[in-house]
Amino acid sequence: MNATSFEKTRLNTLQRPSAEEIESAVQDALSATQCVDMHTHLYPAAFGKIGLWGIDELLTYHYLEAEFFRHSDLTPEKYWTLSKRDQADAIWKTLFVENTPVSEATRGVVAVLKAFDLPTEAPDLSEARKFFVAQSPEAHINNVLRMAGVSTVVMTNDPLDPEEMPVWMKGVESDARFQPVLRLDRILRDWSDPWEQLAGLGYKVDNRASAMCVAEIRRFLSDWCRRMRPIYMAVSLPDTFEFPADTPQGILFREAVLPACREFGLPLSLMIGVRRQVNPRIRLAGDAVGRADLRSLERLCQKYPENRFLVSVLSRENQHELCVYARKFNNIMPFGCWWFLNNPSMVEEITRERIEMLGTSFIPQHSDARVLEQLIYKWRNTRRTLAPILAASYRTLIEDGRDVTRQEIRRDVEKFLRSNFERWIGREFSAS
Ligand code: RAT
Ligand code: ZN
Repeated sequence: MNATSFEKTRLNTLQRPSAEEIESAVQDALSATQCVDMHTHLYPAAFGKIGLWGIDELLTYHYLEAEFFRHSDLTPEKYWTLSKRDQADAIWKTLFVENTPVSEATRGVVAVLKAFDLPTEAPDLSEARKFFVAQSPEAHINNVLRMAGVSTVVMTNDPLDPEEMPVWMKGVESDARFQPVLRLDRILRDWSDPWEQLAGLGYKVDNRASAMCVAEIRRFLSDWCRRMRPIYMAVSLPDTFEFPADTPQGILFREAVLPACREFGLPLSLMIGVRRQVNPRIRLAGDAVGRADLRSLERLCQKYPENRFLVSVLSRENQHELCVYARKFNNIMPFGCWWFLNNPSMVEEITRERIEMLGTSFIPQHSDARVLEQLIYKWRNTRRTLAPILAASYRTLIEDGRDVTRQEIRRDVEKFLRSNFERWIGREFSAS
């Protein structure tokens, strides 16, 4: 063998990991790739107190509140009278001291504490509080993004939220790491509520979705697209979502939202399957899940091939159908394992199924983080769950007769963690 062909063979072996080396090659790619987190409820420091961070917020996350009420005798009514600090103390004592924190959401808090070298078995939160109080929001955000391996987080921005609207109206300075999304839940879900608010803002709307009202909602959406520069529009929908529907919401969806998305070249994110407030006593923790009839999605994609949809379904039973629809309509981009599905067992099942049916053409996960530091554990968990799934796919491929190179692994991981989303919205974000 001459020197050049020897070098080629050596390079080839280096580039094509053996079946045994695959998992570590996948892990390397996952840890080297900065994520674009395409759906969160996080905000930059300039948004002030609507951006949640710190130990008391981590502990009063509604995923933990739901678990707290299972273990505690405290009634929700009594719990809501407590200060945030007292609520956090009660949750710490109940879920972390008196019980072993083995659930996904409780383990998450443990992982965050550990990441900051804080005690994970302390009887109280004093040391953790001391640490978080000492952080400056700006530096802390930089630190958390770095620790989480996330370059860009996509926000959820509701222009009708009384706390958020003034932030936008006063012209908040944009931060490229936090990308805006125009959230339409108030308009599309609870139409009885916002029409008076919109009328108060000078839009000539009514509660019947008349032609004038449709035009005015389009004006509202245009105004907010110009003000906010969102990268997509989004709505969460119940399991009973129907398309087409001749309700005021159905008319606004069809005649105002879909055309506005087309006009501004924005995808629409549909998060389908939430049953809001089945137990209002526990507030944000009181939402549940229901299986949706995805024929509505079928009709939507058939009728509007020029609209692009990011789609996440909350019910486990809808996952397979979503994959099938994504094979029929290339204007669907399935994304994430949302909310009650964001547990390793569910993520594993759903991701394997998606790879088998869609190859690399989907977005495996978003964090849905509500509290900044959750990025650390949610993305760590996602990387940990994805590694063996991807490795198993490559090993099967090798067994079937096709090697994969490290470059290909890096390309696939890059697609999953950032570029499938970037391509869908037609924007590239800086990864540094
Ligand atoms: O996962 C969650 O935190 C839910 O409460 C919802 O916010 C959901 O993600 C949504 O965006 O509607
Ligand atoms: Zn969300």
